[in-house]
Amino acid sequence: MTMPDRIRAASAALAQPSRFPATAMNPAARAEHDLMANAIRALAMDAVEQAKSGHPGLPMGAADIATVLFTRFLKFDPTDPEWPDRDRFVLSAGHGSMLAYALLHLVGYDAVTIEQIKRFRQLGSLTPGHPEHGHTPGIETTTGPLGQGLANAVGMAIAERHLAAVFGSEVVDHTTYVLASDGDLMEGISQEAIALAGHLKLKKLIVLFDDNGISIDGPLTLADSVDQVKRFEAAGWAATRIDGQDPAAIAAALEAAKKSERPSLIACRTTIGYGAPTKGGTEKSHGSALGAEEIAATRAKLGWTAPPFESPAAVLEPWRDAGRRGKPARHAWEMRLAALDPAKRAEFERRQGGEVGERLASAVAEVKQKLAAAPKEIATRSASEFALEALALALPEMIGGSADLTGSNNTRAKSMETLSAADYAGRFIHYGVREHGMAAAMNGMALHRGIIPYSGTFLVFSDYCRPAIRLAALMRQRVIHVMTHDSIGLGEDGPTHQPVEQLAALRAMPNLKVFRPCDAVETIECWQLALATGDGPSVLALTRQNVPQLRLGLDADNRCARGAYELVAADGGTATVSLFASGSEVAIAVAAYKLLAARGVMARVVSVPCFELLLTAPDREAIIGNTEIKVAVEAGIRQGWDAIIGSDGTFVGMSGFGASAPYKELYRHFAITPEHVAEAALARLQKS
Ligand SMILES: Cc1ncc(C[n+]2csc(CCOP(=O)(O)OP(=O)(O)O)c2C)c(N)n1
Repeated sequence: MTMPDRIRAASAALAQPSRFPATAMNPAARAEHDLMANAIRALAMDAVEQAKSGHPGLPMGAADIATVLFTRFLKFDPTDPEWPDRDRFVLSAGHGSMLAYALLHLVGYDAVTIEQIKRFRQLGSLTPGHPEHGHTPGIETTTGPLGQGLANAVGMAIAERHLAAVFGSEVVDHTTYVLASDGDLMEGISQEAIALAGHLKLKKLIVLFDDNGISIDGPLTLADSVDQVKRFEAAGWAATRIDGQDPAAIAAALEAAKKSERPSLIACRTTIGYGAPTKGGTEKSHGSALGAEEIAATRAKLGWTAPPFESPAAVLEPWRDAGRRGKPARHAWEMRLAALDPAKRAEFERRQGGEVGERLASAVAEVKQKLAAAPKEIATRSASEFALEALALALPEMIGGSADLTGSNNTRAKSMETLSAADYAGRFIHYGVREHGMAAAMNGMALHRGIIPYSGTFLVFSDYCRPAIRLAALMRQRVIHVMTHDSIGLGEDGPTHQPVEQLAALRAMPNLKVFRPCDAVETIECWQLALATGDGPSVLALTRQNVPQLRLGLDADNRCARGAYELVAADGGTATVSLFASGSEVAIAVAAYKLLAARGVMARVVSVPCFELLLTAPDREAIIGNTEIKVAVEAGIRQGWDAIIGSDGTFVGMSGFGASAPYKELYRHFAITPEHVAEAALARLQKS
């Protein structure tokens, strides 16, 4: 296809009637708007050109949308990027990062200087290739993997509705805006996200779709013919289509969206690389520098005469004014917060700060006392439920949920009502069968602040959540995934449902803590550690099958805190064998210890609930010990265990997929038994 054909094909696909037809605007206002939007376009072109890498097309095409949003709608104050009641702006199409950086610079975020824009995509700059939360002030979430930002925004909008219901609209009343691209909407996660948002009637969520009909391979018609307006409408959204280069139409659509009782989609028809005479409207402007010649021609076409990286005062001033717009609203909000009942205000501030301290400690102590008084032989998923009953009462910021496995994951505490469109004050979310959307929405809730999200699914489906967990880890957000049915121990459901490589895969992820407690006491300890980890996500891998309580008596210390500990010491001498295990296999190791003792072999058992904590513990070598023979037992693959047992250690576990059978039979079939563990140790002893 020739280039104009492509543009025609893309436009034809977009040709649908709009409720907001092109509108006449006062010529002076229009000229000012154009100048301001062109400032974004110029910065995007110049920064990408300087870096010789980046994506100019989206910022240039979406500049009109962003200008209207930031100058007339978005509630924010660059002098306080963390203001809790600010509107959230999520650039879901993270490749268009220069749009965000240009905006932050123009509205006056101090840190985002023109020098930083000049250092776009360079080491240590505040303007990395894709927007990174926690790195650049004003960036609400890390985006780049398409679809994630949109799903994060759903979580932010849930958080807003919930906190508004709990604390009142005087202190919580903001809108979450998203700029999403074709790629965002093609990703499967977007379906999960929009379905959930529509179901929950998140009316303060507004998605601006940069409907440019172009992706990397060329016109969207190559790969997609979805009518996004109809799709969103089918999911319960208010959806409309506008000319995304017309500021009056953009403003009118935003006004209408703000009044909607449903979440809103505004499909904004734009031209990618708007203004670039030969590359605009084509994939050539998507992801590479335009080149000096095209940039010169674009400047001429847009009437932009300023040198590279310069925004003349005539354009910078109105932008800085736009940045100052929000300050009175923030001051008024501070007054309203100050006028709140002191206890309510203190609680609001505690939740915003993410402080769990004393409340967590006393809930944990209470659970431990109960377990010491009446030990429980239960599945760790049930132990988790037992722990949650106390934790949920102590920490009202915990919002639970499950991807349609509530009864199996045991994630609902009795005190939790369902969070629904009818009752946003509820604390339990039925996410539906949407693991990926759930995990990404949880990230949004954590990013919003004021909430500690946790949820449930089967461990094997961690793969369905993985891209979102990875972003939680990258952003260091406190989200907690309860993942039950953590091994062949789930039994009859068979190999499709039996995780084998998931523990190793999750342990490979930086900043993520994977906990696999062995009994009810370790379960509450692992919950404590997950909740106290303010700077990263956690996975709790829990059993379906019952396990004995191995930790008896009252132990005030959190023994899981260093990742592993000697659960059973060698009886009256020096151990020659160390048996390491996690979760349900710890009881197997303890039984093997007894078999070895009967054969006169002195062993010790080390419970390993968390690799990440062990491998970073200063005394890890002492915990691991230096017995000649080291054996690890886990009903998963070996990968990762060599860091503990050495490459010459013995591993008893899985080396392939599981099978469908009652679980006790499976443990025998795969030789994960006390007898086999003892034999493996004895065989090594004979060799040595
Ligand atoms: C999950 C994921 N897959 C692939 C990519 C690589 N990628 C970046 S942008 C893009 C598509 C570009 O099309 P569109 O979303 O319409 O953006 P535009 O061309 O309008 O800038 C792709 C495939 C990605 N960032 N994330």
